[in-house]
Amino acid sequence: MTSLASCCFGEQDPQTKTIDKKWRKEKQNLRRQVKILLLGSGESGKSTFIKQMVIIHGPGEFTADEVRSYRAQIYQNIISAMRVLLDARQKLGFQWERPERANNIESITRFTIVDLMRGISHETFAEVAPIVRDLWKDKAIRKTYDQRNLFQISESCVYFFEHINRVAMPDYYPTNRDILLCRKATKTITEHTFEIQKVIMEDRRTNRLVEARAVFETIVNNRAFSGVSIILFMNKSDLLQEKVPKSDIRQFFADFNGDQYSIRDVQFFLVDKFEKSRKDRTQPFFYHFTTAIDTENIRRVFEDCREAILEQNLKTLMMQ
Ligand SMILES: Nc1nc2c(ncn2[C@@H]2O[C@H](COP(=O)(O)OP(=O)(O)OP(=O)(O)O)[C@@H](O)[C@H]2O)c(=O)[nH]1
Ligand SMILES: [Mg+2]
Repeated sequence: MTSLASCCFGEQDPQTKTIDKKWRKEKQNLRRQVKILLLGSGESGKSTFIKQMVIIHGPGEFTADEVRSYRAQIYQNIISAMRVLLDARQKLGFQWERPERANNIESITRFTIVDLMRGISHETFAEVAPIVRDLWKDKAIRKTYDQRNLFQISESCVYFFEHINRVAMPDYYPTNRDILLCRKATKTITEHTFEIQKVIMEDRRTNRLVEARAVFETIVNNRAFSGVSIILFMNKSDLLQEKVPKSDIRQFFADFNGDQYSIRDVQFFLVDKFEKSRKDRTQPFFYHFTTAIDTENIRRVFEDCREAILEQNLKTLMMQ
C-alpha cells in the first residue's frame, strides 16, 4: 500500500517516510500473527503447551512468583497423588508388603481437599516427604499404581515421587521440567499473548480417547470453525509409547485390526478415528503426535504448524 502523502504530494518528508516504514512493518507483523485456540478434554495438555510457548517464544523462564506458586502446587500434587493411591490400595484390597507402613498412612490421609487447596507450606511438606518416599517403595502401592486405569491419577506423580528428595530441600526451586510436569486444572478461559485456551467439563467415566474424540467431533463440525485451520494434536505420545507394549488396544476398540504392539499402527488407527468424525472432508486435515512436556518436540511441531497455517492462509488469499 502506498502512503497518502506519497501519492498526493510526490516526494516524502523524512517523518512520513518513518511512519510509512513503521506502518508497513506493523502490517507485516499482523499478517504473520497466528491466533491459536486450544481446545481439548481435561488434562489433555493445553496448559502444558502454553508453558512451552513461554519457554520457546516468551521470556524462556517463569517469573519468581510463578515459580513459587508452582512449588506449592508440586507439594500439593505429590500429597494428593499419594492420597489417591492409599485410597485405591484399600479399595483394591492389596496387602502391604511391609505391614508397619500402614501406621504412617494417617499422616497423608489427614490432608483434606480443603487443606490441599489452601496450599502446603515447605515445613509441612518436608515433614511428610520421607513418609511419601517410603510408601512409594511398597509393592502394594506399586501394584495399585499399575491398576491406574481404574481410578484417576496424574501420571506425572511418578516423576515427582522419584525426585522427592530434591523437592523436599529448603531451597527447592522448580526447574522448567518440574513446572511442565506439575498439574493444575485450569478453571477459567484464559487469553495469553500466544493463544486462548478453553476448558471443557470432563466426563470422568468415559475412556479418555473416546472423550477426546467426542470433543474433536463437536469442534470440527461446528459451523463457527468453518474455514478455520484445524490441527489435531494427539498429545501424550510418550505415554502411548509406554502403554502400547503393555496393554491391548482391542480391549477398548474392537475394530482395531493392525498389530496391537506397533506404535505406528495404533497411532494411525486413532488418527483415522478422529479424521472420520469430520463431516466436511474437503478442508485439509493436519495432525501431529505430540509430547507437550518435551520442549524440542513442541518447538518442532509449532514451527510445522506455523508453516502449514501460513501456507493455507496464502492459498485462501490467492483464491479470493
Ligand atoms: N507424560 C506426559 N505428560 C503430559 C503431556 N502433556 C501434558 N502432560 C501432563 O498432563 C497433566 C495435565 O496437563 P495440563 O496441561 O494441565 O492439561 P489441560 O489440558 O490444561 O487440563 P485442564 O486445565 O484441566 O483443561 C500435567 O501434569 C502435564 O504435565 C505429555 O505429552 N506427556
Ligand atoms: Mg489447563
